This record gives sequence, C-alpha cells and structure tokens, in this order.
Amino acid sequence: MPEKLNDPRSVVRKFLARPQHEGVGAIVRRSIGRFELRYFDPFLVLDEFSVTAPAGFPDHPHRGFETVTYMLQGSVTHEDFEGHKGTIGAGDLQWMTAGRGIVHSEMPAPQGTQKGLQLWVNLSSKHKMIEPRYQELSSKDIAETTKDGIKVRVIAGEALGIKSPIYTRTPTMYLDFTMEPESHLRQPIPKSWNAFVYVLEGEGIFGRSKSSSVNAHHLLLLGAGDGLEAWNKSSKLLRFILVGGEPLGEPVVQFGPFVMNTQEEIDQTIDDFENYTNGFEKARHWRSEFGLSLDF
Ligand code: FJE
Ligand code: FE
Repeated sequence: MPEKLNDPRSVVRKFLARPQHEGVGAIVRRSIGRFELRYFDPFLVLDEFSVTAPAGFPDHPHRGFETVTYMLQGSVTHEDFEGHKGTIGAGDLQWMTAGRGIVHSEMPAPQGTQKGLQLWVNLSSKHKMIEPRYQELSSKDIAETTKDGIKVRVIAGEALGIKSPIYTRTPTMYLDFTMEPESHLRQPIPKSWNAFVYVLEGEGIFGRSKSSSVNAHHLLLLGAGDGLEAWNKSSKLLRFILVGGEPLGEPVVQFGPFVMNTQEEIDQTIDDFENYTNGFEKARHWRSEFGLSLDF
C-alpha cells in the first residue's frame, strides 16, 4: 500500500466538459478556461481535443505562458516561425514555453482522428518574457511504472518513486494514472498547490471512498490537503490525469493567446505582434504550409 496521507483532499467542484468548436474545424472539450472557470491558478486552459484533417490549428501566436501537449491517439505536426518542426505522436509530450513569443501551427496527421490534451500553464510576471523553449519527450522516454495495479506515466513531477526530467518554470506536477479494478491510490500533492483531476476513461471514486463515481470528460477541482486518494471500484480500467501547480497569485489579463498581468502589457503585445517586434520579428516573413491564420 502506498504511503499514508494525513489530510486527503476532497473534490470541491465538478464540471463536465462538453464538445465545442475551436481553431479551424477542431473540436475541444474545454474544462479550465471556459466561462464558468476562467482560471484555476496557474492553469489557464485544459482542452481535450479531437482533430481530423483538414481541421486544425493553423498559424497563431502565444505569449506569457506555456502550452503542454500530450497525445492520446494519432499525431499532430507542429511548426514554428523559427523553423522548429516535429510530430507529436501517441503518448508523446511537448512542453512548450512560449515566453516572449512563439508563432506556430499545430495540424493533425492526414489520416484518422487525432486526440490529446492541451494544458496552458501560466508564467509569473518575472518569466513571461523569457526566451521560448521546447522540452519534448517521445512516449518511450516518459517515465512509467506499475505498482499494486496502478500504472503511472510521469509527465511532470514524481510519483511511485519515479521522476520526470521536465523542468517546470511554474512548479507543476502532471501524472497520467491507469488503475486496475480494485486498486487504491494515495498520491501526495504539495499542500499549497492547486490541483485537479480530469477523467479520460472508465469511472473512479475520488477524495472520499463513499463519494459517487465520476466518469470520462469530467474535471474535478480538489480542495485543501496533502494528497489525493482514488479508488477503482468498477470492473474496467480507470484512466485520469492528476495535475497540480503552485498558484502565482498575480493578476491575469488575457486576450486570446496572449496572457499578461496588465492591460498595458496586452496592448504592448498586440503592438509587438502587429509590428513584428520584441520576439515576434521572425513572424514577418513566416507562414506555415497551411498559411491561413487563426483568429483569436
Ligand atoms: C489558440 C483558438 C485555438 N486548444 N488544443 C485560439 F484553438 C487555439 C489553439 C488550441 C489548441 C491547439 C492544440 Cl494542438 C490543442 C488546443 C486550443 O491553438 F491558441 C487560440 N488562441
Ligand atoms: Fe498553439
């Protein structure tokens, strides 16, 4: 049995993420970032996306945060204005620190439906204008272990004695759990962090053993405490992600893909993007093969 928790967190809010249109013809189930939950500090957006060509996310910018793309099925090809290009396949991870500016396209493989999760992690005022950076892990390089009927893939942070090599500028944990029927999880979470669960498959019991079960596409916000307890009392596999982060406690002013602390900084960002300055220089002559630019 895993270590004991003194003060397990309970579920304080629950949301079902329904499909909506985003990008160009793409479908996302947005949980964080929708109207009822604008921000869950430090998390700006959580999208479970499903894209089938010719849909996708053509040329668009980002500034002031990180995008974390974790593929569940199929693949997405990304290409940015500096010529950084690659394909994120099933089980692969791209942790992109947009910092002062990235302009890129994210487009699905031509055949089939591509599915994954994209999380937007805010950066503190000190780090919003840092140099862009990519951290990429292919599926085989993601730390994975199984113990007592519980498999974990450690995207960020650590669990069941294994660690991710990803550096999180905003301290973050991101764990992908698959629990066998009858298994019971106890996972520590730093006390001061905000944390949530998003269910991908099956049904699980979270927080208190007597609480009602929760199925796919639900987001659960966890209350105060030192960790998460979860049970699979069903006859099928249960898969979910557990994500936590240290809250920044700063004002957030967002305009589409630009996230800053003040309206002045947003005005400056729009100016920089339109005039190709302060990190957007390379956007002047760059277009991806998809050309079309995404409105925000
Ligand atoms: C974006 C609209 C968008 N969720 N999930 C406006 F759709 C996007 C955007 C994405 C996105 C991309 C992938 Cl690969 C997966 C996503 C939104 O690109 F950035 C803005 N501003
Ligand atoms: Fe993007």
